[in-house]
Amino acid sequence: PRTIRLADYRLPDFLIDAVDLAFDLREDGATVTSRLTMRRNPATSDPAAPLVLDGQDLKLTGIALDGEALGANRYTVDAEHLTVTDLPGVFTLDITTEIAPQQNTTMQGLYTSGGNFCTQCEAEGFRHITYYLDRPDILARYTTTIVADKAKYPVLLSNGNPVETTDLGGGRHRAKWEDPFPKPSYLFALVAGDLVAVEDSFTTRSGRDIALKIFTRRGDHTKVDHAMRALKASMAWDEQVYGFEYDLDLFMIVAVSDFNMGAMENKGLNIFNTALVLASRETATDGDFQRVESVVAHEYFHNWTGNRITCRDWFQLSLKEGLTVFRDQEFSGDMNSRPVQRITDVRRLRAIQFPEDGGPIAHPIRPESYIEINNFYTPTVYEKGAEVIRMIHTLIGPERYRKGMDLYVARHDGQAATCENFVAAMEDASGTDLKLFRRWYSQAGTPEIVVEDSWDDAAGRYSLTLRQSTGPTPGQPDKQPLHIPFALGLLDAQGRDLPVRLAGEAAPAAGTRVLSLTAAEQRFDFDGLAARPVPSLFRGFSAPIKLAPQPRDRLAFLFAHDSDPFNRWEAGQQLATQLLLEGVAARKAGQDWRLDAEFVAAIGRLLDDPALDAAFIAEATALPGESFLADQMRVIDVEGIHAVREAARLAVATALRDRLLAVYRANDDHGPFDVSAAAVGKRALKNAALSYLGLLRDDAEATALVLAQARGAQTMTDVLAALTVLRDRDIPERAQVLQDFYDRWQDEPLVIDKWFALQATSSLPGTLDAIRALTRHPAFTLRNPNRARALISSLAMGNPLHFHAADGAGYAFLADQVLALNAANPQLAARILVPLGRWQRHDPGRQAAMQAQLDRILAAPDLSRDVYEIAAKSRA
Ligand code: HT7
Ligand code: ZN
Repeated sequence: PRTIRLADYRLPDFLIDAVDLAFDLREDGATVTSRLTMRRNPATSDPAAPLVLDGQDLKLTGIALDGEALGANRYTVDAEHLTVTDLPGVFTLDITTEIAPQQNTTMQGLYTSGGNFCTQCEAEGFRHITYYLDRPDILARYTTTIVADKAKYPVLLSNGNPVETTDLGGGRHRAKWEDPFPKPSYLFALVAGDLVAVEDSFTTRSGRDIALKIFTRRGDHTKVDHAMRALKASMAWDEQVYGFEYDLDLFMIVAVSDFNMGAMENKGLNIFNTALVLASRETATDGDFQRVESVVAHEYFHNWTGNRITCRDWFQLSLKEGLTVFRDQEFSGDMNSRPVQRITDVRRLRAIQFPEDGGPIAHPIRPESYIEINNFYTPTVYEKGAEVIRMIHTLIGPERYRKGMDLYVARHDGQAATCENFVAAMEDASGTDLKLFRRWYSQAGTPEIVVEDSWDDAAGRYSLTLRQSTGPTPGQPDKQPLHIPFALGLLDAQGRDLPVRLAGEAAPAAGTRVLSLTAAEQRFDFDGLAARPVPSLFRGFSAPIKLAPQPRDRLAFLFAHDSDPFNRWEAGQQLATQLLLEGVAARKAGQDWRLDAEFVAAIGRLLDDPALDAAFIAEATALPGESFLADQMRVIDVEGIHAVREAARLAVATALRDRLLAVYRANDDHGPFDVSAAAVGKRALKNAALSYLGLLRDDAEATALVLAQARGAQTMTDVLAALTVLRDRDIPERAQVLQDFYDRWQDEPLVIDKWFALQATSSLPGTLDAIRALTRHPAFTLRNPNRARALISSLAMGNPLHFHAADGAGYAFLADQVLALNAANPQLAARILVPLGRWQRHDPGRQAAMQAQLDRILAAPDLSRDVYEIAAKSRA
């Protein structure tokens, strides 16, 4: 397969000013007629170039130039293009194609879901609808006419504003839509179906009324209140924080149950995976509610960062995605507990991006090449991309960041821009030199930082020496130093913040100070100190780095005292990591090991600290996860990590049993349901206590509590927390409780996804056999991405113990599923395959077993580009 390179970017030879699309939707297919109003690009280097349009899986049935049918000698068609020669400077091209949405299982282009028509055009889906210059730097005005059966498809939607609906007689009707904003083809959308709308409105700061509509299948409309609230909150937040006002008169969201990703920001017509728009107390957890809120915000925020200013090419994807993730994270921080939001975001980065950055598919946030662009919607482009924007925000401060955004919009509104354009705007508006900072865009890998300190008592001077290095990644053996924001606090012996005064400066106020680390090694001297301070390093996770282990007494002190909540949590996690890894080493050496009693006592003190937020306590008292621990080991000890972590959890539960029970009761709120930060925090803390108590196998009271909550709780958060305990308990009640849950929720697909995921993440022996059996369950299908992910990715990403079973059975199972999906849904197949590529830090037996499955995949006939790229890079 061909590799596409950033270095090969060329301006388009032609421009498209207007696109008039007409869709005739039928049960046996669809006819698409497209009129393209085009001209040669005055900036092209080849004024005689032929027109090469992209198109795949299309049947061309008509082509006319300026109204005249085109002779066969003027054009050629191959599997991926329609080429037209001898074109004038300005012209219209009429193209008719036949497509088969009902047969389209790839979920790219026009396809059907639950009997309704919908589209997914990012990144290159539009070429599956009609021949087009399917690249993001071609911006055109669209009109869309849809004709369909009126009874089957009463709702006909596209981008922009509705201009006309007509009953055509004979049971058919027509709707016409017009989008006044020029847009790239990846933002095109069409929906036709039997849907119901929940309607609301939003008045913008300039006084315009915007109609808001959320469309779902009948019955699901009762679950969109939260999404609608989130939408209105996002609209208000974007006006207040960024000055961005919505531009059309109508904003629509459509929920579809077959969708490869979370949601899509099509202009004026967002299309959402049902999992990210529907939420009710009975069917969704608090985590689901928060994800709905953040994804609704994310897609809405794209209207400015992505749609009004789009990407010049797909290598610039992080321009819209990293920036928009940063924006949605900040929005969620304002809507919920800010420290817990940061903890959640960093956990996610470490869980999914750090392993990617240290593995075979590591790439910079602006990649330099790809085979299949769908493979580059990655945690690096999204989550690390957001950290890069956050670092700019941290370095220049919120006011100058806002000036930078204003300048970026003033310069590039209505254009297809680059990451370089964004950084230049930030640099120009802030007056800060970001030359070195730009390396974050081109260099892959997670920097590692070692810090040494020293104290000069006579001079009252404290010094920190920082060393940064980034390991080799594929194609980048040698790394350069990065510009790293270093947020620092210095604490006195009582845990109070001291002024962070660089030698020679006047005293600043006490608190966090942001310094710049720009060299491979750099020393910072701090004056005006009466005694050696305790440093709180990289507060708020001011950069996506790995910090070398710090002394335990320092971590214990920060865990008890740091005024920066993120670093307080972090100190506990780092301390626990050191202790648990010591346990893993001891187990391997056949030695006894017990969790440090002082650490258990520190958790006990946190549990009922009235000064702390409940949600924060829940986070701070949880031990680091198995995957995080694995990521800290040179050679991963799969069983050792699981055994030691479970032993440590049991030690906490045993020692703190009565306090945990008291915390459980104090936070067991039976008042009216809401998803305020306070209510969510109480449920999180109650269920954190339950997850410890549930480990006490011989404790009848604890077990009864778990069973009662599993059977009788009123919220999905509570039910699932109890089921998660039972998932790992081999007790007679387990099977019945799971069956009852299935019976109750069998008509709610999103809840049944949870049922599959729950069983796929069990630590009990025989889990892989249970998963194999579940693939034969009548409710299981690989064709629905949510269902496939619920069973398969939950095993591969959420159950290290069984996925990495020493006999390699987990790997073989995953490879089977990848091959089964390869043809039908290559994008999904490639995504679920990724964990098989993480063999580098496993023992030789597991390495060989993982490689054997990659070889098996690579040897399969008719491998899709998507699967080939991930498998080949993973095997290299
Ligand atoms: N911008 C959207 C990306 C997306 C996507 C990409 C490839 C194939 C299917 C897809 N569905 C959505 C989502 C977002 O980041 O907002
Ligand atoms: Zn996005």
